[in-house]
Amino acid sequence: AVSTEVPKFVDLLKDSPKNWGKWGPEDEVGSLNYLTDEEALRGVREIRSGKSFTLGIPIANPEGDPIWPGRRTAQRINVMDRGDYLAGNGPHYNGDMEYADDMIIMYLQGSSQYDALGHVWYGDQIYNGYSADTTTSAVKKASIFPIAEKGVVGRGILIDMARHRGKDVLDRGETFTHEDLMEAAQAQGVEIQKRDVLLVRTGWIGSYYRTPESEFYRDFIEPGLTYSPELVQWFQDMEIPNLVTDTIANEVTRDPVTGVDLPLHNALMRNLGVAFSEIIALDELAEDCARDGQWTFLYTAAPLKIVNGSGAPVNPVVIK
Ligand code: UVW
Repeated sequence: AVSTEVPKFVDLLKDSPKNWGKWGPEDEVGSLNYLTDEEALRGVREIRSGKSFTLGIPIANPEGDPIWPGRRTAQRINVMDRGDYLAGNGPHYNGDMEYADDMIIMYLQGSSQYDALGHVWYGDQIYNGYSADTTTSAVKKASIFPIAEKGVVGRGILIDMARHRGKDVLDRGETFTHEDLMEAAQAQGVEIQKRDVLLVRTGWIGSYYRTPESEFYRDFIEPGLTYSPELVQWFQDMEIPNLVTDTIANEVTRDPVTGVDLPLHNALMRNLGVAFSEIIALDELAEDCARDGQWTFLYTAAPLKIVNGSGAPVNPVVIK
């Protein structure tokens, strides 16, 4: 039943597991600690053909970029081009080389991205128990920088929930659980293993490019995983280092049972330290996996090393 009173996270997640302190009082990369050298080799062992895929979406696409409502899409600004030289303003270098320059203004969460573990919080603490005050003016603890320094390398597995449900794209607000993921995996003939980088396709980001924006953003609610204590415990038991989806926020926007918004950001990212990668392009990879039946691969990702960033753009590379 839908409760009428929406709980606060301090109450809802009171008994939810936490990995704070598990990797020491100074840890800032959380469950990515599970990705040891051995895990990288486990990913490498999945390489069969050498075929590679990049999973970043286009940035500053003149047609538009999918983005969390309230944020603005990336703006690419021309700083210097051929016109400057024709007007006699271009800088001169011996040999007469000319060049173009441009810059970009974007939200760090405004494209394919990794969230810093300090990106969200409730109460007055972020991941690992750091004070939420450390996010003032800049994310000074659990920023994206240590994650970017570490990089992400492991065995990736793609679960295609949309295909499993016989759809191109899941419906607005359509939910699924960890049990659904395991069922879909079984149907795909694969098993989600401990410490896998978990990629989940809903078809949602792909649908952005085929849907008028007024429709895509209408009553904005994405499809995705739903919160339950059992799901949180499953992530904990499976030691999932990284959740990667083709949605803007990796989970159903409003939990249909409790009414809270984005509970997995808190239960998984803040409390367990699970890395979140969002707005990831999975359609082409999924097509290929469905064709050859290989749903596991080497997953690699290096978000940009933005000092004190709350997140960073990324273009993950998968090798099958
Ligand atoms: C919000 O911060 C609201 O979402 P995300 O982590 O998906 O960017």
